Amino acid sequence: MKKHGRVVIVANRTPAAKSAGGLASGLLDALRRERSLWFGWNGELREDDGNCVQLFSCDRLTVAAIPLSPEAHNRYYNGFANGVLWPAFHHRLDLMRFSDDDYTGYLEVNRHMAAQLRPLLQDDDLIWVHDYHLLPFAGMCRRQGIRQRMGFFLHIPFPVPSVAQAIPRIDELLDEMCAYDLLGFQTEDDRKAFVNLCRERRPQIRVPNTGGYPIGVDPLALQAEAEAEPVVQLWPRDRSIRGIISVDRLDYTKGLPERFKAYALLLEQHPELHGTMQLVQIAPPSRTDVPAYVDLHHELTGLAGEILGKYGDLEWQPLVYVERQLDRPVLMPLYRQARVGLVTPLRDGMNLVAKEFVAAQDPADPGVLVLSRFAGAACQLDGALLVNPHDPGEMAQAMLQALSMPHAERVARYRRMWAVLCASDIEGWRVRYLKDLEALAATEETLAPATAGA
Ligand code: ADQ
Repeated sequence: MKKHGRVVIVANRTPAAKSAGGLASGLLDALRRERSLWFGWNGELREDDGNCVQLFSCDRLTVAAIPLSPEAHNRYYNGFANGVLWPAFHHRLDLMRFSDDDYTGYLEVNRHMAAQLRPLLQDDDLIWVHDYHLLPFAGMCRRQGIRQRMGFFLHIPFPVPSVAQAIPRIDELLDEMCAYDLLGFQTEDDRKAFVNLCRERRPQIRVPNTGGYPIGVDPLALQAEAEAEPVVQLWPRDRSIRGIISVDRLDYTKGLPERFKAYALLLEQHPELHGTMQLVQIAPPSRTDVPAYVDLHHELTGLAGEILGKYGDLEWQPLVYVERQLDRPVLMPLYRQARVGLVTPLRDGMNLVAKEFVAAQDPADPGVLVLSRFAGAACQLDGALLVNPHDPGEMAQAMLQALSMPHAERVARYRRMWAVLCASDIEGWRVRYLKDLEALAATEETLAPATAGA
């Protein structure tokens, strides 16, 4: 099999020099070791967004970053990507706000990015494009003569056909997606939903290769971070107050109001727990230009105030609500201090917080993960207590069970999940995806010599 040249990552954002977060940190370590390129928006909004690619290197990785104009960014990112695709792909059609101008802006930015990438490419590059911002990127590239092998990975769920059909222009988007050589999804359900939609809507189109590639974490590195001396000791070491921790971006898909309501129910039904536990919710605001996020913020601060007003007193606060972004070295030891990790999105591609919580636990005295059955992670983490986030009674019951779970059961559940984290880590995810993309390139080259080159 012919070895590929560089891996070229294309994503909405380029990594900053100091970067945290699942995708960026996991991929970056590997990319720095081999000749690679990362192309995307640099986070700058500039009127003269014309032809201006900024290049910088970090070990063997070159980052190529472009600015966008405020208007282009608003239509592409806030308008279509986060005003239509994000809600619809998470089954929230009620929050979808479509406009033709936003859709045109979305296509235009994809076309512009393809044009900016084109002169940077080499014949034997393998191109790996990420996420819903770039569904039509392959179509744009092909029309501009880019022939390199190109794969795509969707980090968020793919909607079931009955929901997907409500997305304006979905047929056009499917056609564009089918210009990729390999389409990767977080779960088998997502993959099937895509294939079924194509069969229903576009029977005449050739569907490319597809696969389920559940994204992972680096469990050993996270475990080491969690073992470090904590920056903050949140709860007494004697566990006289048992900690429940939740960490999310403030997003309506993460089920935060539902979680607060379930916690309020637990407090109401079990007064004997008052003074013995505390929920810490860390949720920095995101996408504050999109109205649904502003509404969510108001709803959540209202619910937090109600809980604190009703149950808090001078000695005990049942809930701590933090809107600040915390770095991973701060978060990991906090996960280890918690008795319960509460990860209850309404719908989530994978949810790396769930995996990070498990990785951070002390193997000799692990905490319990309460996980939504609608997170992609639920397909893998069978040691978690799985819940329906729409059912406050079931969630309250699971919290109670987690808080009082015997040591032997906690250890057994943790061991099963730790084995999954190790067998399906971030490095394995990267290698498996690229191997499949490369194998495809090799197969097709033997069938018909590629006209590689831009
Ligand atoms: P997100 O929706 O951002 O990602 P998630 O997977 O939970 O969701 O988090 C991604 C990363 O951000 C994790 O490393 C996590 O620790 C970090 N993070 C989240 N909230 C944080 C906070 N409050 N403070 C600090 N760090 C925080 C999308 C999809 C997910 C999918 C990922 C990766 O929506 O379903 O798991 O991409 O593919």
